[in-house]
Amino acid sequence: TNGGDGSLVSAKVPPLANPLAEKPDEIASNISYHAQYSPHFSPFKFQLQQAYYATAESVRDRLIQQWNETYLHFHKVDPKQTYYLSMEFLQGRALTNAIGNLNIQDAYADALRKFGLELEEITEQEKDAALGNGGLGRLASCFLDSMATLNLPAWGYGLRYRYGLFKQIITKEGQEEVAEDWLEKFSPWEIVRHDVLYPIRFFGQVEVNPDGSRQWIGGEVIQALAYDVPIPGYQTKNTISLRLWEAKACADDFDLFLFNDGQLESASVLHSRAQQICSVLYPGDATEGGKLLRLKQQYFLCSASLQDIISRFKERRQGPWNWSEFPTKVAVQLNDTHPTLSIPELMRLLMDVEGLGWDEAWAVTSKTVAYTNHTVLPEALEKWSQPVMWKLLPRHMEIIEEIDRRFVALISKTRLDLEDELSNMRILDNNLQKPVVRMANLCVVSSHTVNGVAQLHSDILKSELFASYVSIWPTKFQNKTNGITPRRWINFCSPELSRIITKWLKTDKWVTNLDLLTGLREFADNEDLQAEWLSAKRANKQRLAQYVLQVTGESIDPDSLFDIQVKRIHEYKRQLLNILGVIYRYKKLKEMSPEERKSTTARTVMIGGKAFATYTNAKRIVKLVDDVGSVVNSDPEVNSYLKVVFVPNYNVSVAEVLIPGSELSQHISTAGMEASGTSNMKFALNGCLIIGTLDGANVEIREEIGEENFFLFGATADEVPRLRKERENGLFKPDPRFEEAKKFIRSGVFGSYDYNPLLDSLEGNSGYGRGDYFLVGYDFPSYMDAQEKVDEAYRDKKRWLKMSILSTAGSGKFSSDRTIAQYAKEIWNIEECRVP
Ligand code: GL9
Repeated sequence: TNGGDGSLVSAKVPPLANPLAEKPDEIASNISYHAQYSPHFSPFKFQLQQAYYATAESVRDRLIQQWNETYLHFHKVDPKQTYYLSMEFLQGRALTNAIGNLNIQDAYADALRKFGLELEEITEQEKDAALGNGGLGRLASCFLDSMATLNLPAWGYGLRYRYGLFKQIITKEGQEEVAEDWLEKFSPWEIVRHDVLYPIRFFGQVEVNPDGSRQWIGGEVIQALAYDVPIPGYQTKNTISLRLWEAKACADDFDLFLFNDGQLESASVLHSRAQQICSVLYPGDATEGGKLLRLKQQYFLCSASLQDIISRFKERRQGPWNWSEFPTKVAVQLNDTHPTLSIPELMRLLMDVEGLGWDEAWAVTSKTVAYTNHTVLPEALEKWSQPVMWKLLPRHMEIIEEIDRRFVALISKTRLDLEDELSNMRILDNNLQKPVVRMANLCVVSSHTVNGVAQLHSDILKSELFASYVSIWPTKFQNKTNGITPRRWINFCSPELSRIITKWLKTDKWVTNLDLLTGLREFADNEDLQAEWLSAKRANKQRLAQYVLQVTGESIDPDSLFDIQVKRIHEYKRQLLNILGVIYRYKKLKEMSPEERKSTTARTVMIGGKAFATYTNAKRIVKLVDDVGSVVNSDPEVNSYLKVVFVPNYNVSVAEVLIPGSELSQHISTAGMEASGTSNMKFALNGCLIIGTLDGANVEIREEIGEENFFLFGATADEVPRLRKERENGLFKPDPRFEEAKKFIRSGVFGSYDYNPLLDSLEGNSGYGRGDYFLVGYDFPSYMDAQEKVDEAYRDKKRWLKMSILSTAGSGKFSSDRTIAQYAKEIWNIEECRVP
């Protein structure tokens, strides 16, 4: 019981807590057991923070039990297992998810009420684990949830960054970045494995042994230490692992002599160098900063993971065995090119440590590794400097050179027709000024399968980026349209809507079989369902309005249309198109009479997302949105018809509030540039309508939910190159509305900040003028027309509700369970391994 002053006064704490307690009473004593016997604070208190940690630890006990059973079961059955290697996992919070997957929400809520606490206020205490930048990292986390839920023998491998993605603060100056200390106290969800430790070498040289074999020696050696995070499946015992590596100096790396000599810093130089490796998440998305450190991080992940995979493979062999079995037991999936070094590292381990010859090692490696491409943006295709690689990883460079040499020989021998393209297809770009290794090419040449992340994207890979390889390996290329986990992205973040769905479908099976949502179609016109739907959406909008008030001080009207665009700020994602549209709307509202305004559709436009710290134009966009908000929101003539809010620090937990409360969301990238998008799927699943281009997964979402339920506009991907040419040749005639919006900004209504560089990027072809590469001007008129259709549709409440229900009903395809089932069958060749 709570002693009122926050102290825990229950004297009767059971000496042993039953980790599988079902009854609220037992769970409560379990929680108080942890509060007292796993103390993290002094003096002893039982306030929100302490209650969070004690609750999390009590939930963790259950997970550990299931986790051990899962590991033992996999060990016994020895199935083929997938290892998902990713530099990013955007896990968000874990408590709600764990309690939900274990289906113990009610018992925990009751237990906490015994202390006078609400489950929600406890879950709010948790910091997001933001070990990723955006969609790519969140996809990895959704995939883990699906792998566990589908009872697949699969694990994730990543890095335990000390600081994850920065925290975004919005000031008068625009965006400011602050280090986000997710481990400030500690994370109850990670368990350090003091016995899982591997040496990782950097630099040094290659030595040739008398028998001709080669060996990498010297340089620096640090250690990789495993931290495991349990990943529970939904309503199954299976609980898999996300293994995160932490860098540690070797035990004898502390120089006591130097220390005693007073040279305190020098004594621990190797310790601090090791610490740097996992200090921060690379900001991603094309930057120059810290290249060598980034390369070290990548190699660190690859080497530790592969040593671990090989050691598990050996541990599970009984009797005589052969390395050719390896690909029948192990599938390695590379999440983008970031873990590409897995390829030469596996070759090195097989040849230099295990003694295999090249051909044997190559057969094993290329049957084991598969690669997912997540972008066609040229600046995001990784290329590493050859001299840097030779210095850091000399043995790997030898291996990469040999892979390249053999590829060239293959083409020269068998495909004279590709001679012209060969220099672009090669792994090594031996350009004298800047010789580089092309990581994507290394992946394509070495993997058994290459996949894109939405149909359109996969088609573009085959027809453009990787076109030359397709004729050599026609069956290597696949599509795996992305997906999202319905547990986190509707069941837990929108329980009201989920209850209604369960009630109308008369089953909750849709949570693991999302295609069942099509069953809602027959009720889309039903007045009772529409009324319930409206009230659930309304409650979610209120919760969102509450949140916006709390973080921005702005009060927004739940009767207005909630229009949201949240994602990383990038010119290709065209937040600028959105805000230009808002500016035009504002100008028109100003010109109207009060009577005329009353007949418009009131809107609240919310934009959120982080700009990479040195991406100046992206930061200008953030500033513009915030400035427009300040002017519009304080304009008494229009602010009951339009509000504009920049939602700060967009992350997974913020998304869990925004998405359920949304009615319209914007996915408006220049066609051909967004590989897939995944928030589009989350919004559609939550009954939010989409305004969007024919890009990435939008194409498939529109197919599934019906074109009449999607607000489409803009150029198509195949038109884009021609339109850019025309624009360059001065053949583009801008729409007067576009000119009006830009002129309005230049007039200074939104303040004195210099927006000219931003506006100039939409013009000409010199200086800041980038000739509107992202075709904002070209798409503006059709965008504004589509927005008018949105306003009109929203005025017809019944029609809107029907469209909303049909969005949810058509979202079944976008479950990550479907995506992962396809990877399992068509790429990994693994099967379910359910813990009895
Ligand atoms: C991305 C693509 O840009 C998205 O369109 C795609 O949905 C995701 C997942 O496949 O991958 N590729 C990429 O580099 N990022 C993506 O989001 N970037 C970040 O995560 C910052």
